[in-house]
Amino acid sequence: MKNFFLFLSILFLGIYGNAQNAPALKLYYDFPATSWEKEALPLGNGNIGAMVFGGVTTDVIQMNEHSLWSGGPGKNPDYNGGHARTASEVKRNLQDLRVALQEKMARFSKENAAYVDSTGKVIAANYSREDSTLRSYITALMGDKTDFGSYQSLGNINITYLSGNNASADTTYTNYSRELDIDRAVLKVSYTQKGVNYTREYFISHPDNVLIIRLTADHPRSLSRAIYITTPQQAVNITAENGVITMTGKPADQTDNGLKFAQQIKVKATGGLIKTDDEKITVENADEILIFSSAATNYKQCMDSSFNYFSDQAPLTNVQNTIAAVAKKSYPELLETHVKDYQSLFNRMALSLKNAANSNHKTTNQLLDGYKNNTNSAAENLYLEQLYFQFGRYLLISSSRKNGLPANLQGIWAEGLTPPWSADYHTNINVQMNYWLAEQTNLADCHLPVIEYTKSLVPRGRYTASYYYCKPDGSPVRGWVIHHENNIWGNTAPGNWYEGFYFPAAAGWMCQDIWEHYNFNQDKAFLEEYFPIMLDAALFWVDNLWVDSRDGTLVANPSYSPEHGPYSLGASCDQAIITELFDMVMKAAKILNKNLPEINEIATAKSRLSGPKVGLAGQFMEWKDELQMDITGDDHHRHANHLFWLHPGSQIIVGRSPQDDLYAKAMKTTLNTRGDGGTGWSKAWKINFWARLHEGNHSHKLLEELLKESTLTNLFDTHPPFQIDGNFGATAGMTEMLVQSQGDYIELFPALPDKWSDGQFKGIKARGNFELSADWADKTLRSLEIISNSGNVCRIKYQGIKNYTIKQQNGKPVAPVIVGDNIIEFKTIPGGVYRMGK
Ligand code: FUC
Repeated sequence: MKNFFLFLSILFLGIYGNAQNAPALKLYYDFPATSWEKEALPLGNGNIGAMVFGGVTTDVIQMNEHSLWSGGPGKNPDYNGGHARTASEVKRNLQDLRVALQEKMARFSKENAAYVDSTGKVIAANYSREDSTLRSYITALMGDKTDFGSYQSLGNINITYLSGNNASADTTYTNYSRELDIDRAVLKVSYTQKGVNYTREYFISHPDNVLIIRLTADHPRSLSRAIYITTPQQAVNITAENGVITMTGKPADQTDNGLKFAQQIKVKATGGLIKTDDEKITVENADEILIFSSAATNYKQCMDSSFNYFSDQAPLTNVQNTIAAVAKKSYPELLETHVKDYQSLFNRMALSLKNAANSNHKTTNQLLDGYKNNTNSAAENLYLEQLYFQFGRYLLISSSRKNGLPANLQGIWAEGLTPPWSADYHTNINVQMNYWLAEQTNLADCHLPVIEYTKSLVPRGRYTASYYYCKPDGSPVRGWVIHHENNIWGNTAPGNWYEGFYFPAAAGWMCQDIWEHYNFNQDKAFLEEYFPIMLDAALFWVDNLWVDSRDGTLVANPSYSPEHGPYSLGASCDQAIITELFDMVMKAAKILNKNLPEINEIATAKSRLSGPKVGLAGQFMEWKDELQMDITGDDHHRHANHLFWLHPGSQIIVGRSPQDDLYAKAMKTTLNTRGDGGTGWSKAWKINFWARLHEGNHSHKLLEELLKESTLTNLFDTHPPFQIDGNFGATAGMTEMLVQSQGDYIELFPALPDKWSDGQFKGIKARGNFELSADWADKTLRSLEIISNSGNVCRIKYQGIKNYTIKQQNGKPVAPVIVGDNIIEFKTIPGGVYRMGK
């Protein structure tokens, strides 16, 4: 027994020491970036983002401020979240559409019901596309995106060699290296020129809200540089005075939109001469140059129906205060504060795949090429996967911090004035995917911005519900709703893109973040506070559900399988989200002891919902009727939202019951006909699907394809273009291979790929507020440590789990209850630490 404990202690020392012993996690290149999208490297603190190019004679640091958006109510005082036409007109069309779709569906089921012919072949038809009458009803539901606006770049900090300086004419250099150390969130560029070794360090501190760049050289007085701003913004004022450049402005827009932004750059030098002239600062013959920059806007998230999005505080005052405070601190102090803050999040979780190493010290692009061309060693491939995993966490910490806006389609990084899809918040997969990793990888704090964002959409979402929707009998509905694209100005109306705008299930889906935050952290006060948001999202559906005359079940009507269509009744994605939402609200009400009549309404509606179906061809049906394109996989369409039941939903759990397993089998058929291709985020979702289907090798195959086909040199995910959801979704999927807890137990290694046969992880979170650290070899658990933060009963599923011994921290054995062949449970105390081994 003593040996067992010695073994455990050594093992856990190993796990906890792991963060230090594991190979350093660095994105590393031997050339400066020329492409913003593909090569520049991201830094961020949730408020400020930067993309660093690291050029030698000219360095460009492109900057973003999280709330720099055009459009909105400041631009157009009548802006009302994108609602078009009059409410009565919209509702009349909705009702006409509902009736027409019911008739169309009834006709379809009667005339085109799928059947198996005498040769065993499934004969099915497709829904016809909407005729002109249906189209006219549908287009009348579209919103108005005129004042939607766009997330925009703030501008660039340029650092150039001074003309006249000796080095300026000489563009040759050696030993160039550009590396982003994601263990510390510090970027470093170094090179040698004329025998002088130059180094630059860059980081964006969250506690000090500032970007800091330090230039040094190993020969005295070698640094002569000009520092200035360029910007695509058109309404700016740039001045420079006493070593400080100040830019104030408003977003490029057709008109003033009320948003004001400000940025300052302060330059300090050791041993040289600073001159300020016009819009520029020059430094001559310095030993060290320090550059500080901060930015802010007057944007204020609006949580009520005042729809006032502006604070009274001048952004420039905020920036000046920040810069003045920072300028008093020393570089080591600022760096230390930053690294400590970053690591307080980053180091909560570690993953170490055995032998992962960049043994040949390849650059990241060489590693990616080697991965694609099968010229990497196994250790290098594992290293790249480990790096990519943690890069997802790095990106979330950099783009989503408490009190900031959530990570958008590009996190916090966007170039120019019109980034793809306005770098907005798409809510039919994208922003949700951004947060799948948050709780599991122990970054709950970084999850909060998206929850606050959802809360901010509710007041306008109530307006949308009353403007656009009515009960089937025409009377008003309760609750709130949002659709497919959202901005920071409370745009909750549908968009105007026929193939995707109609997605009222988005609100229910966003509520999953609230529920999951509770699930993982068990904070009842939090749940109590956000419960009304979930409840009202559910009541919206109680009031909107339609009785399908074909079978008396309740369906969403109209219903549009995301970006795939066609319009029908009760498409699987909608039904899954509504089921999940009802389920969450019922569970939350029970936890909070809420005996509300509304909960009975929800429970009754839930029991009548049209549910998941398996088709005659064995597929998990995307629509309520069995369609030909469901059977063929419809040209590998990228969306597979109908598998929401499996992930990110929790209605179908592999291995829980024969019924669950039947559905899971059908989902495999569906995924196989859809194929493994897809855009970046689509592949990332499939990593998660296959992990939930307990197919570790297939899940890993998708990870490989994501890295091979949809990953840019700087490890950004590409749709194309760069879209950050795939990064986040992949990290989440890799975690799902190791631990799942969406059933009512924690499942260890549900989808461990063969290529990950040995390794360690530390700090993965499971629902119930457990924190797990494990060590495994030959695909078998060797030891597990569980920290029970809330003292819940711990139920674990793992092959042969009953053969493991459990000890409390004081060495006392714990006798588990054997719940099933592979499931045990035991009571825990809050803060209790439990160790399992053989
Ligand atoms: C969803 C996807 C598109 C794209 C867009 C930003 O609408 O279906 O492919 O990723 O988001």
